[in-house]
Amino acid sequence: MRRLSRRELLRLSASAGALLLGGCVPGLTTRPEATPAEKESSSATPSPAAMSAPPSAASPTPANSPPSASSVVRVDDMRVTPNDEFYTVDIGRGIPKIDLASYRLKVTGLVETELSLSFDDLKRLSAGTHMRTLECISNPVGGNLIGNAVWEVVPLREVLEMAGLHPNVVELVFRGADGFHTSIPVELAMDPLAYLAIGMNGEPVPREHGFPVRCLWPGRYGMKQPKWLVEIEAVGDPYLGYWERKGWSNEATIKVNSQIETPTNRARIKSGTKVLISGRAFAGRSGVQRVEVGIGDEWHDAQLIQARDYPEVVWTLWRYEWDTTGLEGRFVIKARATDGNGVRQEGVGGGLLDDTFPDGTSRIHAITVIVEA
Ligand SMILES: Nc1nc2c(c(=O)[nH]1)N[C@H]1C(S)=C(S)[C@@H](COP(=O)(O)O)O[C@H]1N2
Ligand SMILES: [Mo]
Repeated sequence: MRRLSRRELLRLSASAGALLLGGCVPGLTTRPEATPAEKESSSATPSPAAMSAPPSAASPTPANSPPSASSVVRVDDMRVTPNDEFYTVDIGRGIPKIDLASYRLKVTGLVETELSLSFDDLKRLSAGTHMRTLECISNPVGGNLIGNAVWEVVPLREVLEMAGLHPNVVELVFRGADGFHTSIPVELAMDPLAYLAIGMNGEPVPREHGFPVRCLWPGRYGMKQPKWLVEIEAVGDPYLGYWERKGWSNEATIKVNSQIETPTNRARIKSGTKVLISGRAFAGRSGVQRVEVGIGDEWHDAQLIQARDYPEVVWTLWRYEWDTTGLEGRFVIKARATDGNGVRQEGVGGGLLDDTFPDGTSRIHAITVIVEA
């Protein structure tokens, strides 16, 4: 993964600042995630757990898919982002201090029975752990505002069924202890993959990620998934949340996107070596079905590494081995993903906030490498 350089970060925050004056960009408090490439000295040999799957584990290409489609390996040990490397974005009102003993989640509005649930009440509804990737709508092309974790979850539907929704409910409003608020349609709230998270990577949800309870919805960007959740209100009319009122997308459906992690931008490669071009891709509810790596003018199918369970809500890792025998010079490398509906990334990154406002970006990440004798 390309770590944003200091200059790029400054540029990013300068443009974010400009938009902030207009009041329309989520506060960026990014802590770039250390990537395999950065942890290891060589840029061409990453070894995340998932990528060590032997080629023989590759499942055969399904008979009905086009011959050029990416091959897929399904794994249980998909790469997870450690809690202290997981990006954070919030509206900058500080991290609420919540005392677990007095914490209550209120369920109000158009319900048969209003609820006031303690953390223990929620814990009793635990459905175990599930993997889920979270990405910010303002993640720039090639950016780091994306992470994958194993969460302990409570299906939201169970809580809503306990309260009993009136038939005229159209949306659910969610409020965080920091004053943040947003809404989702009732159909998404009843989705079996809509969760309240009560644990993250084997620990309580860390304070900066929403202790003690945060939301996780499938297929939507982070701005729809409140941290420090204290209230759920069932409403009979459409509702606009904090960022939505400033012009950000109300649907906030994740657009197909991908990032090149190795090699790093401007890497120097010795001609004749095999270079691992790798990265990750993510999309909305339909998942990622294909990733192509562009070298110069040619596109090559990458191999996909996907979670065995619900791969569409977990990032896809991808890889392609590039043989540089006989090559020398400057090469532009790109990656473009296609989602489960056949929507493919197009256009190369650029523009204000890399085109993320108002509904996220699908532009292609490109890097340059130098192959030398
Ligand atoms: N209460 C609250 N929840 C919030 C936010 C916030 O500012 N306050 N930011 C949202 C945004 S824009 C994103 S991308 C995710 C980030 O979650 P993380 O900080 O755990 O990565 O939280 C979402 N939930
Ligand atoms: Mo976000």
